[in-house]
Amino acid sequence: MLARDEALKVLAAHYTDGITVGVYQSIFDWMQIRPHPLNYLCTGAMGQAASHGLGIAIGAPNEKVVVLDGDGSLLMNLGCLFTIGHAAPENLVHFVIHNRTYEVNGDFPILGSKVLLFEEIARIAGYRHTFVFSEIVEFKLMIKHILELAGPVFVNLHVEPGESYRQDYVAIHSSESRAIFRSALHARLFGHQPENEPSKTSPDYSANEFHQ
Ligand SMILES: Cc1ncc(C[n+]2csc(CCOP(=O)(O)OP(=O)(O)O)c2C)c(N)n1
Repeated sequence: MLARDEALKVLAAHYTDGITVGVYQSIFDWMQIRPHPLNYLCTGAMGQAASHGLGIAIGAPNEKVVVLDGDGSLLMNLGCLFTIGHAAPENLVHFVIHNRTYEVNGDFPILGSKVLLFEEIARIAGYRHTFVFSEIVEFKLMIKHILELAGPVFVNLHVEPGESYRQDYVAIHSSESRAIFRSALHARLFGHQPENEPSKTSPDYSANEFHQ
């Protein structure tokens, strides 16, 4: 079985410095497993992670973009799979963290999620490579190869909840987090900080209230 945080730790070990676009519990875990200014926090935009990831992948074609989607979120915007299949960005790797629940809302079950073959829809939509994992050993064996493939790549991770990571809604909704990402992306693409953007490279997560 795959515990979500174990799977994300495996990904983080191989994907140390690239752009990540994520939603909900996965991005909450990821922010703590791999804190990085190039983490794009788009929680709140349910269903939009892959679309935002596509925009970034097109705008930054020489950078890898990893999307950490939720199954509930992706289900709201299945059409994005066809847009991505058509646009075919080689630098996009789209993970769906398939936990069969709307976890951040209190573990409500997602109807039909058990039978959902996201990877099949992605394949039909035109993703170049698709994978599905439910065992950590197999995921560990394949992750390096997956990150080296020309995309778009789709990876369905069947997970169980792992450790309880804090749900830092203040950080993910803050304008500061967005400014930090913009600034880091600008620096990555152009080799220098933009003017009129904060020079901080990591958010201050100290004084947090948690809300949705
Ligand atoms: C369009 C829209 N509908 C409903 C919500 C409320 N909402 C916030 S998170 C969430 C569940 C997200 O589920 P999933 O994408 O599976 O991620 P998980 O919580 O399991 O990490 C819902 C329903 C929302 N933010 N946007």
